[in-house]
Amino acid sequence: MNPRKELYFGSRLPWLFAVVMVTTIIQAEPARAETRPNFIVIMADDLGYGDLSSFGGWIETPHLDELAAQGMKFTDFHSSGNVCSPTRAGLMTGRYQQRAGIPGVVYADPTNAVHYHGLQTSEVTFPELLKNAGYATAIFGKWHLGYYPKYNPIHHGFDLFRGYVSGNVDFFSHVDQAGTYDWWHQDKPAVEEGYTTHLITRHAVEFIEANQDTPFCLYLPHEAPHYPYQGPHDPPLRAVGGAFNTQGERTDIKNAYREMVQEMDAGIGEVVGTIDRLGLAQKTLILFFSDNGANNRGDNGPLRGAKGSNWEGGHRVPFIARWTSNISPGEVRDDLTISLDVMPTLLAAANVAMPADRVLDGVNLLPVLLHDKALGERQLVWNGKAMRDGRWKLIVDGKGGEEIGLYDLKQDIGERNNLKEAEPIRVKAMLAHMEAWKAGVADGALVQPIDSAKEQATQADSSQAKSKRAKKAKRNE
Ligand SMILES: [Ca+2]
Repeated sequence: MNPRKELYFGSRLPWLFAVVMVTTIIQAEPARAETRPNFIVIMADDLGYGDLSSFGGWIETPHLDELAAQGMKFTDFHSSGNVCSPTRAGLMTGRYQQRAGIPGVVYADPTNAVHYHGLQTSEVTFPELLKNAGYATAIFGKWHLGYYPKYNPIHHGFDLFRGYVSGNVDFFSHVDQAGTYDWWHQDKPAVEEGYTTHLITRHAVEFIEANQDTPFCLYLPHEAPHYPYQGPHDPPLRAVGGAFNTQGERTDIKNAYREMVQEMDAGIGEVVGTIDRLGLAQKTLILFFSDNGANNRGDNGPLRGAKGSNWEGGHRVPFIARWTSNISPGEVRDDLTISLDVMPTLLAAANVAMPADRVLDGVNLLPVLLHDKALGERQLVWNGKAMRDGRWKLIVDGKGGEEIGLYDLKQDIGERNNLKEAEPIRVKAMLAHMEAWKAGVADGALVQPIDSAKEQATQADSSQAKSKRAKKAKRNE
């Protein structure tokens, strides 16, 4: 056993004793920064359940494999959304994203009213709470929670931001799919040469080196493997205001996708290597997951459906957690977990109180991560259209399925054998739970404000044109 193990929450001690010990240490010496762990939250974009070699997938990702071997792997972890912006809103706030008024994608197209939406400062985020508690905080990569400077990550608890605010940019020219230049340093546009994945890694390494003596929280939302499908040796494709194929020019997209994932994997290896080289492994909790399932360019393994759907392929994603002093290496867990759990977990590990004035939908995963306890049965809902109750999955209007589907995921992870006829009481109870959930998240949900004249004009636009555009944008984004 590592001699420093007990320093950090003592996973081999009885849980109650550990809590008393940690509470005592923190109460006696509140200013001792070194007792608080660092956090690195790494999120891939559109990576599927069947993409990584550590999850039996088709792409060799040795660094993520090593991270999983040194930490814990979850096979029943989910993003709270099945597309980009909603999952990010839920991740930041620890609450279903519907409560923050971000149930869908924040579109790049300025003729779409939703383009003007964003994460409002009335929301409470984990970087904000950690920053208030003395943590150094940074985000390098994709924000996608509002296009305008008022929504910038620096207004949500991040000391530093380098990256882009839209759903995707050219990996080299950093132009978004609406033809707008989209690379930022804090809340100002900034020119930076380089492949997005490399820039994220470079800034992450510099940040860790600069903050190795203070507790830090580093959020790395990667662009890979979201389109445009560009490997590290490809040319830039998009120019400001220009016409281009949003997907890129590669005809061997599978190969490009693989290159993108492997380059991200190498970058993650560099970041984790920096942690290890600086002797920070034992005091750093590293999390890795994806913001939604893969589209048909990637692989969702045995799961039905893909990005954008409420089938498992839309939201069941890989999840890895490493904290060498506390998490037993090589463990695989099947607890039902979700990206909403990240915030309560980090706050608990940092001994920072949850916001008292609002409901948090996630739960603290430390009992599982540190003490191998089972989370137990829980209910989770996706978009008011799909629900889990332990092993059971209910889905309403699933694309290509029946109006109501009920699946036993323990027996049928591919959601093929509809058991609704055999389980009418369960179906009824789950439908009722989902209705109650809809009412619950609607109650007090933020209504996105309309601030500008352009926004007002867009809002007043005909609903027919809007729905046509929304369809197009959904397809593209
Ligand atoms: Ca995504």
